[in-house]
Formats: sequence, C-alpha cells, structure tokens
Amino acid sequence: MSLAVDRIRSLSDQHPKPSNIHFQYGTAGFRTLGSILDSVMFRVGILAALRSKKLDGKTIGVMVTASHNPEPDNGVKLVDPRGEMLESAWEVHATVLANAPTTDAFIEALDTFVRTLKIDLSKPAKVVYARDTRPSGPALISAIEDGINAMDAEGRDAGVTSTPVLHYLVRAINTKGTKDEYGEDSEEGYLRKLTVAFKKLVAGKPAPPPLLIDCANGVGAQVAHKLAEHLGDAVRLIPVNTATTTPGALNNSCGADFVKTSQKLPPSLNSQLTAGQRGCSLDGDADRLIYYYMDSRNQFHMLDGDKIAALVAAFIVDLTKAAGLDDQIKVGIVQTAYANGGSTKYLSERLPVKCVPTGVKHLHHAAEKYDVGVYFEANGHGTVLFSPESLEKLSSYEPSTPAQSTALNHIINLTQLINQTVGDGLSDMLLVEVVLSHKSYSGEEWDSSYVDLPNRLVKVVVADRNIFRTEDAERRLISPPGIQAKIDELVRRYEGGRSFVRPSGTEDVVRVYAEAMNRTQADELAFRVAGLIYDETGGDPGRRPVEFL
Ligand code: 16G
Ligand code: MG
Repeated sequence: MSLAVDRIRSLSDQHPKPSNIHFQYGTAGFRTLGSILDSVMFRVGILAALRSKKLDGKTIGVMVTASHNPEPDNGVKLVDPRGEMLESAWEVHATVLANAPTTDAFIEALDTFVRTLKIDLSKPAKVVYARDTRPSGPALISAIEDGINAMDAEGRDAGVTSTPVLHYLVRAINTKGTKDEYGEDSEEGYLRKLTVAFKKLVAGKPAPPPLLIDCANGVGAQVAHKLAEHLGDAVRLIPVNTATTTPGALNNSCGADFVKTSQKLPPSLNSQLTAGQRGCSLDGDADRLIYYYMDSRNQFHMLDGDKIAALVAAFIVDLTKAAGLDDQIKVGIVQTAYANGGSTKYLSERLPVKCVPTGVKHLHHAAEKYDVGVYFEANGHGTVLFSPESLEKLSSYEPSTPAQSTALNHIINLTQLINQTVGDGLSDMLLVEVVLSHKSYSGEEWDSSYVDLPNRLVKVVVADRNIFRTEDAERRLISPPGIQAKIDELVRRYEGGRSFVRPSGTEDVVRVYAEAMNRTQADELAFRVAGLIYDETGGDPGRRPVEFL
C-alpha cells in the first residue's frame, strides 16, 4: 500500500507553509503565533496518523494549546499511546515535515519518512484530539482534521478540554478491555475516577475550608466547574478567573505561571483570598498548579511545585511505613535545576533526589526508574508515578493489622486519584487537599517544612540562543566557552549563591536563574549574570538587555 498522494496533495495545497518561517518541535511541541500554524496542524494530523500506523493502530493524541503563553499564541503536541509525551526521535521527524517548503517537498519528505521508518501503511490509524479555549483553536483543529482525512485515519474529537484530560483519554482508549484498563474513555470517566478516589481518601475527615481556584481564564475553568459538581460537599471549590470567552483574558495577570514568575497573587484575587485562607492557580491548559495562602498578617506566601513534591513525597513515605511496605516500595524524587536550593537540601537529606534537564519528558522518564517517583518542576508541573512492580505489590500484599490495611487502601486510592500520564493541575490539587486533610495542616504548617531561598529568574534576548549548550542537567554552560568560569566567579561573591544559564526551549531567549541568602542579593546576582551573557554574546541591541520574567 502506498500514500494516497493525490488526496494528500489537494488537501496540502489548502494548507500552504508560510515562507521564511522555521518551525521547531520543542519541549512543548510546536508553539508560536496561532495565525501561522495552519500548515503545521495539517501536517501534524498526518504525522499522528503515521505514528498510529507505526504503533500498530494504537490511538495517538493531539493537543492544541499554548498553555501559559499569551492568547494569540497557539501550539500542538502529540501524545503517545500510554498518555506520555511523543518519543524524542519523532520530534525531529515532526520538525522536518513541518518545514518542507511546498506541497511537493512535503510529499517527498513523507515518502522518504515512510520508507525509512518502514511504516506499514495498511495498518489502521486512530487519532484523538482536543483543544483549549483559544480563539484560534477551531480553525487549527479543522486543519488537523484535514490531515487525518488525508491519511484516511479515524479521528475522534474530544472537544474543548484540558491537556491532562487528553492524556488520560489516550491511555484510557488504548487500555480499554485490558487488565491495565486506565478508566472510562471520556471526560466524565476522568472526573468520576478522580472524585471517587478522593472521596474514599477523605472519608471521615472534616471537610476542608472552601478552596479558591484561579483558572487563568482558560480551559481549566470548564473542567473545574464539572469537578466541583462531582465533588459536592467533599471539598467546596470556588473557581475564579473563569472568563474563557473574554478576549485577551487568558493567562493575563493570572494563572500558575504569573504567580510563579512574579511571586505575587493575581490582582483579581486580592480581595478574595482572606487571612489564613489558601488558594491555587492553574495554567492555561490546566497541567500546572501553584498553591498559596495569606498569613494572619495578610502576607502572601507561595507554595510551588517544590513544596508540593515535599508534601506529597513525605505523605507517601509515611503511608508505605504504616502499611509495612517501606522496605519493598521506595520513594524517589525528580527535580530540575530550577528547584529551590532549600527544597533540594531538605529532600536530599531524606530521600533519593535526581536532577534532570527541564521539560516533562525528562522528569517523567527519570521518575519511572523509582518504585514510586515523585516529579515536580518548580513551576508546578508534576505528578507521581507508581511502577508496574509497585502496583503489583500493592495488589498482592496481605496486611497483618487493621492499621496496615487502612494505609494500604489509602495508597491504592492514591494510584487512582493521581493522573499518572502527565502533570495534572486538578488531580494534583485533590492530592494536596488529601494530604492537608490527613495531616490537618494549614497552608502555613505545610510551608514550614523548609524555607525557600530568595530567587530571581530573568531572560536575556540574545542574537542566537542556539550557541548556548549546557551539561550537568543544565546547571553548567559548556558553550560559548569561558562563560561558565565567569559565572562561577560572580556566584562566589554571594553567600549561598547559585546561578545557571540555559537556552529556553519555548521562546527565543536565554534564561538566567539565581538564588542567594536574601532578595536583594538574588536580584543582583541574576542581573549580573544576565549582563555578562548579554555583553559576552552580543545581545540584540534593539532590546533592553534583560527583562524580569
Ligand atoms: C514547557 C514544558 C515545561 C517546561 C517549560 C520550560 C512540557 C509539557 N512543558 O512548558 O515542562 O518547564 O517548557 O520552558 O514539557 P522554557 O524552556 O522556555 O524555559
Ligand atoms: Mg501548561
């Protein structure tokens, strides 16, 4: 069987590639202005169908979103059959196909691709796709549908939903009817799975205080509303920033990324979050979560991904001990260089901690190596993975006391509550609420486990970010040569100083992170390192050298 070249050609002609634009499948898939992504979407539809054929007809996911980016941006990423990120080797293929300048060049590239990878075109192909609430979404989805049709593949439209729901759906569809069935393959099934587990986990505990959720005016609002209905009185959710149809509102001065980078409460929540109360923010596609609370003096405190990891890991360790399983099921942590030094110190004194490069796929793969892998980026993206062997142990283990039996059931319910395909803001939020409820912790008590070192993130616009290369999980620069020694020299001047420089995988900038013993010093170190990068590598003279993120 060969490619239906005529059909592909006529559809491809309706989705021409804009000239002079180079697309790249980066950390978060293709991501740029929504208005220039039409050809990319068409080609991604084709690529998803081919990936499905390559994997013997397993369903592949396609998510249209630009997460926390501004509303005019959009993007697309592919989801592999177990609900995970696309295998890295295919990122390169995606980039090659997206950049073929004409229909002819695209068909030729496709042909080469199919032959090189020995894709059996007679296999079936199935693709499930969804989008967030961005205005550019519907047109981009229809370009993807053209791609799916060009391959005569079977498409399933999952409509407007969050990134974690789409990941869940992919896994649920591919495990349907097997012993590893992940859940019912619908958004309803997802909500039911999470809320049934949550209710079991908090049964008999006093209802927690109502929880404010800042939905970033994105798709999380829709899912949070439905979740609130399923939860009923188990915990009262108050979704705010839910204006998904107000132009320009998405991620604007709200959402997890705003809170994390500005280290401030979204202004829209100023009068809503009262002393002692806690709240949380999702990002634009609801796969990140940042918590916070107001102390009794009305001071804002942020509880980021690192704090969530510390809270959750300690809880799971306690449960494995209580169940008598701590010698058989070991918990490990995965972080990135962005993890606050305070958290790394605290965690590594208690558990194995691994540092990997930024991007969920790196964390996810490293977490799979533990019996229970807790991974979180400081920005609030993360989850917990239970290895197949651990799941097996949990189901065959025979507890010897009622207390062990209770703890065992809690762990089993956690495996249901946690979305193990990818970081999931809402599932993580329920997880945090479970832990707080079991420990009877307020936000303040949770926060007291360790103290965050003051830190600052800045970005530098440089002539070419591709000259920056790193090693040691992005903690050291190896190129351009000589700069790392100068960074080390600067860092030495600050007590408790730490700083690293890495090229962004999603924006055309270089990021600088610094931490030190106090705020002024952290700011100063970040700006000095940023200034160094700018001077040494010829920053864009038209731009201010560094910007606060
Ligand atoms: C993407 C990544 C996120 C990472 C961020 C870094 C996924 C699904 N998302 O949003 O994990 O923290 O990029 O962005 O992998 P940067 O490279 O621009 O700093
Ligand atoms: Mg996101």
